[in-house]
Formats: sequence, structure tokens, C-alpha cells
Amino acid sequence: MPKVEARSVVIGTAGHIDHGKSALVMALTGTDPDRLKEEKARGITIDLGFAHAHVGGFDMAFVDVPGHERFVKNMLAGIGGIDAVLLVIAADESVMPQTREHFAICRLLQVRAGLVALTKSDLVDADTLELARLDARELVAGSPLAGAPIVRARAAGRRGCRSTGSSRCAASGPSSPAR
Ligand SMILES: Nc1nc2c(ncn2[C@@H]2O[C@H](COP(=O)(O)OP(=O)(O)O)[C@@H](O)[C@H]2O)c(=O)[nH]1
Ligand SMILES: [Mg+2]
Repeated sequence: MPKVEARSVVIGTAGHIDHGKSALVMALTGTDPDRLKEEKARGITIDLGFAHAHVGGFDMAFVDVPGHERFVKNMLAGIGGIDAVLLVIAADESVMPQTREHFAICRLLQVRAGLVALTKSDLVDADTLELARLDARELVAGSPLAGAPIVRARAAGRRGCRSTGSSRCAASGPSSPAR
């Protein structure tokens, strides 16, 4: 997989609805990417959300996309300019239709870098996590992400993130690799 050499990188999320894309962005940056009133009320992402973090000398700009199939046009609008994809797969559900659809879109748009986050790892046992990892590996086989890291992640609930502050959120972000 080609490395992203720039000091600033634009990372787009991808994946099925409710798999934890927005919660992971919040955990990593301290910013809730669901900014619209309707998004907060319904607890789903409708339009693109944006967040930022400075980590290890890198400026990381996140574009968080909606996972619902009805809003795939919004996803398409956001994913065009990204350098890398954060493909989010919930460990308790594994690969779902919009996981495949979003990843196919990333491939069509020639996104050549990224990683897979197995979210909700706190909800599953080791065997289920391993199955999700195998599904993820199968999905990215033959793609530019074939050798990409697959990491397990556990994002705190977003209400919890808001009330405890960003340092606790960051501490509950991705943990060690699941391979
Ligand atoms: N237990 C647990 N819940 C999570 C995790 N990540 C997200 N959630 C919850 O899953 C639901 C959907 O998350 P959200 O980020 O909105 O999913 P999205 O549609 O992919 O953006 C929310 O209630 C989150 O709090 C996780 O790692 N563990
Ligand atoms: Mg979302």
C-alpha cells in the first residue's frame, strides 16, 4: 500500500450506518461531526461532517460521511478529495451492504491508502472479533488496502464523550491491532 507522505492528510470515513464512524471521529478528535440539529435529534449522520486533529506532527482532517443508503450522494460528495479512507466495520455486525458499497466507491475513486477499524470491539468476544477481521481482510483482498492495518476500536458513546471531555474520548479510541 502506498504511504501518504504529506504532513497534512484528509481522511474520509466509510462504512455501514450505525457502525460507529461518527463516534470514532469524535473519539479521535473531540469534535462531534454530526453538526445538524436533525442529526443530533435522530442520532444519524445525514450530511458530511468535519473534524480535525494534530497527531505526531500530522494535521489530520476528517470527513465523516453518512452510512444510510439514502444519503449515498452525500457520501460521494465528501469522499472525492480524500487521501485515505478509514473503513469502519462494527465487529458485532461485520461487513454489511454499505460497507461494500462505500468501499467499492473508494476503489472507483482510486483511494489508495487507509485502514480498517473494527469498532464496537467491546461488544463481542474474541471469536466474533476474529470473524469480523477475516471478513474485513476478504473485503479488501486484491485492493490497494489489501495489506492495510486492521485495528480494533472502542469508542465511548457520544453523550459520554461530550460530558467527559476530549481527553477521555481520545483514551477510548483505537486500541492495539487485531491481527
Ligand atoms: N459499545 C459501543 N458502542 C459504539 C461504539 N461505536 C459507536 N457506538 C454506538 O453505536 C451507535 C452508532 O454510532 P455512530 O457513530 O452514530 O455510527 P455511524 O452511523 O457509523 O456514524 C451510537 O449509539 C454509538 O454510541 C463502540 O465502539 N462501542
Ligand atoms: Mg455517522
